[in-house]
Amino acid sequence: MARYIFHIDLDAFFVSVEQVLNPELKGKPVIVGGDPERRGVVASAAYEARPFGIHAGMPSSTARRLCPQAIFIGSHFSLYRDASAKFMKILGDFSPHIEPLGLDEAYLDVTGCEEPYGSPRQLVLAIKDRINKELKITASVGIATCKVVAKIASDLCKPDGLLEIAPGEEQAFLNPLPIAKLPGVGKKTEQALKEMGITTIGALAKLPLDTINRRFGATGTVLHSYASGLDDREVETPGEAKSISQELTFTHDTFDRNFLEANLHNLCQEVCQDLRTQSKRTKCVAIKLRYADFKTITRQVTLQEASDVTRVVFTTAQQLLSKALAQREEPVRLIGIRISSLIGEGKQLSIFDSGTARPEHLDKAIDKIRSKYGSTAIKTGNGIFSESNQERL
Ligand code: TTP
Ligand code: MG
Repeated sequence: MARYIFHIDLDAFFVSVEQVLNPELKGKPVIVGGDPERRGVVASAAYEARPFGIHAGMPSSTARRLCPQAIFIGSHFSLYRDASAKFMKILGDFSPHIEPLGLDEAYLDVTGCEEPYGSPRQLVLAIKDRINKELKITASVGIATCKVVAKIASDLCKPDGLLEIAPGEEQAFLNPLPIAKLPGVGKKTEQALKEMGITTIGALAKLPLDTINRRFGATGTVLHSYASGLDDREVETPGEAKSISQELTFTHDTFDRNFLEANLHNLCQEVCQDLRTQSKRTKCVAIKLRYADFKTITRQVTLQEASDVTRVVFTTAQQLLSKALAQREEPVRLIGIRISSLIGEGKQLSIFDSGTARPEHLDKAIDKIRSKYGSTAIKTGNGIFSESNQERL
């Protein structure tokens, strides 16, 4: 299944924060940055100042020359930090997979989180709405199957935009864009590419990989993939172990649902044991299926409450498996489980926990025996069908 990745960037961030505090500045060519008299530079320019050619990094004196009516304001970083914290908290309410990139931008992996909203687009509208209501600032959002395309999309739809690049449309979207739009292409690379006759992202994608490698080395390989809309980087939440996963390839492809479930249960038991050993809980459960024709899909869901209970993870994975099996009737050659968005230590018992206390005790007892005598020492009811026909990768 295609991933849904958002790149979200607040519009004219420093300026917008200043305008919220002083509404008289709204709709005016405001510039936040250094003093034009003291060799300062522009940090953020209101969209009203941009038609004059003003952009971040430009000397403030130049900006004043280009737009004499511009209103210059000094920076107030603590205000921006507060607004940034609120912004990130809003995003965190929509998906646990959040990777902040700076004060005013972040990637969000919402694969599996969009269902209650109907579509990724509706989810974006809900996020934009909250940002608007709580921060009174507009945001621009790119939706795509990978980070690089999402980032380019959000940049192109500013301000207050939403641009969705459908799965499969990445290359057609990228082809006509100027090469400078590709993240990683700075002034020097742009110039070098121009000297090679490459001015668009599409032209870079068409260039043989050898040619680009000879000129730019490993960076060339990355740029070539990005230009081709290929980017498998994950959205990485800082400070969290990324994920725990296990998978099995069968010696014979299988249709047998009981057999698949039994194996899935064993895999869940193993990843959850690892999870408990690390004193962590998971917020996200994903399964992977590879079919006989090698087509590989993943299905992912976010748990309402983080858990380290095998039964919770297995029940969730089992539901994902049922859905996937209903959608594609092909023999399966590999099954895998992945838990991510791991939350560390300090488990809080909720008042609803009495029902799950017993499974936790059961898990602990099983973990103890398995770590002492090996993983085949004890199997619960769900796992006993899956002895033969499996090969661990
Ligand atoms: P950006 O998101 O690059 O810029 P922006 O939010 O002002 O405008 P846009 O609508 O195009 O996103 O950067 C976020 C903030 O970081 C910006 O408001 C000020 C600060 N910044 C600097 O201080 N110096 C710089 O050179 C840049 C690019 C940004
Ligand atoms: Mg911004």
